[in-house]
Amino acid sequence: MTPNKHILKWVDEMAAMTQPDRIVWIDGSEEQIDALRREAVGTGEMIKLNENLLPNCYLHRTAVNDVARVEGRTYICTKTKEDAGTINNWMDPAEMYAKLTKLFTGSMKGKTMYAIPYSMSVVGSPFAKYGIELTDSIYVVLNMVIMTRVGANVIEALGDGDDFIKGLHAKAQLDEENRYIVHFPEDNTIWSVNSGYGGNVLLGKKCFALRIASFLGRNEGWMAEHMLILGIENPKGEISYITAAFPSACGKTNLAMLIPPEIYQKQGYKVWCVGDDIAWLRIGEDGRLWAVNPENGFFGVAPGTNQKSNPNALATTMRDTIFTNVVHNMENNTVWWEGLDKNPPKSALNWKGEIWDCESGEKGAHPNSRFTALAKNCPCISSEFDNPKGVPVTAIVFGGRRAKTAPLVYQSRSWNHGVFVGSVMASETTAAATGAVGVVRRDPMAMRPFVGYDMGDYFAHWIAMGKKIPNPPKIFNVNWFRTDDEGHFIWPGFGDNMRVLMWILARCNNEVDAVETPIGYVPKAEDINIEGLDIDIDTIKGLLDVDKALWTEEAAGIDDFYKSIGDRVPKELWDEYEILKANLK
Ligand code: GTP
Ligand code: SPV
Ligand code: MN
Repeated sequence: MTPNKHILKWVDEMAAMTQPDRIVWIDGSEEQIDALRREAVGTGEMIKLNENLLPNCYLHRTAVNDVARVEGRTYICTKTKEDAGTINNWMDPAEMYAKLTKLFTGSMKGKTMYAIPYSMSVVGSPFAKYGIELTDSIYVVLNMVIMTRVGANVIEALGDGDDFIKGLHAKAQLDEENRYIVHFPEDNTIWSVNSGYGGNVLLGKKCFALRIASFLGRNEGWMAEHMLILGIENPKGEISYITAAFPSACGKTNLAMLIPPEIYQKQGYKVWCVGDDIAWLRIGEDGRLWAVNPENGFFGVAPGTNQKSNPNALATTMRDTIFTNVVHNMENNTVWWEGLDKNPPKSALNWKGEIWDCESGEKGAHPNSRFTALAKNCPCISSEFDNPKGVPVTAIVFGGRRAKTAPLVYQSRSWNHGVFVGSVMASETTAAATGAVGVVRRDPMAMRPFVGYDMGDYFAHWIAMGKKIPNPPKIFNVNWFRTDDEGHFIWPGFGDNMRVLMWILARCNNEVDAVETPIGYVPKAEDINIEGLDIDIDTIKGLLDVDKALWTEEAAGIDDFYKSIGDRVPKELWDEYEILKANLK
């Protein structure tokens, strides 16, 4: 496959350790991929779904103990503990290599090792970064082919260089006690063992495009962020781009593909999806910040996806899709999940493959069940999706799940204040990672699980970028998840979130006033368009309310949080904290 000595030497070493029976290079050709699909169906690793209703679609079930990212077993192994920071798990690289070598040794005996050359973002573009993932899993190969740009042209682009991320993955025994997702940023290396699930094993995604890339971006002057990218086209045909960082399972895919409410559709507004999970951001020649989506597909949350909430996502999954841990509808060999429709199949298997009675009260699909689907199959995919230059960013939006404190939307006073707002973000935990669900925790920039170095240095990088961007995006915060006393969401959300994005763009274009509060600028209630909604202006006033008592409590936690990160939190952010406290007095 390649004469590149660096690649050959590394693959030889990894093969000597894992001892596969054979090595197969993935060239990305349809023939090869189709043969792998057939092989996976033959062994039961994948189930071929109804070709008429879901052409080229497959169902896969992971082990029951292996259904989400494992933050407790995810490590950043830099030479010094200080460089990994206080939030990341750390171990000395030599010690970790030794520990994992034991787990990898002989792990591929009797198996095939697949070598997947892939590119994050368009091959040859200024943003592009290359990786090779070695894996013993066909499921990983077939997902990587959707999620990244896989093929021989990556090897060509590498030439005889060694500038690629070395990824090694083995399912081994899927042993939870020995599951490790480990990054060695200083060696451009990722080792993942004993898992077969999504973010743990599709090494181009969270491991490379966020953890390793954030480390590279800090050193090279760019940013890797957990952000969707969308474009709003106005009736004149002008498109403004917004990026938004929400924690896992907090609405990125949904916002990225939203269908405009009728009032905007009638005027001729359109929304285009550039990306739903990850943005790489660089300063353009015009002095603006430019974004690309380094991925090639979506690894989206299935439950809750339906014809009303996200018809574009649903349409995207109608062909060429791999479903993981959803319900198998045995009536017509299709799939189902909670929130798809009100007709759960009568004859069905749950995500574990057991006979499932939809009346039992037990969930059929795992809450973190997912679809892996091609971006190019999305009806609203942006014409700029493949543009190697990316798109210019007008606004950056942060947001999380907060039942009370955070208002529907507010704008920061400046870049540094915006960085402060992102840095103190908090959100309720979700099923996207193992552990308790619904617990409020700090999740700076939605990157808590994904920063490949010290969090204080990460904040400092944001501050430094602000100084370097001549014409930076404006920074906002949103919260779709405020609840009433009975725990119901007050804001309708989904497509109607566009009403908030329209205020954000109006602010960026200096078209609308705002009200100054201790935390930043909130809209005048009448400036959020509620035409066609079942909500009155008093409800909007309530959603925009900044409760001083709640915020005083919120602010009290910031001191501890920053101190827990350590002494690398930049002074600019401590200054913003003092301003917030003074404003709340
Ligand atoms: P990851 O892929 O884990 O990074 O998640 P994500 O941020 O892309 O989240 P996604 O869009 O898949 O949404 C996750 C869950 O939030 C789904 O169950 C959605 O139905 C729900 N959700 C998304 N947007 C909204 C909203 O505006 N309001 C409410 N109430 N729920 C929403
Ligand atoms: C997330 O958890 O933020 C995801 C899914 O996008 S995973 O790829 O598993 O990380
Ligand atoms: Mn995500």
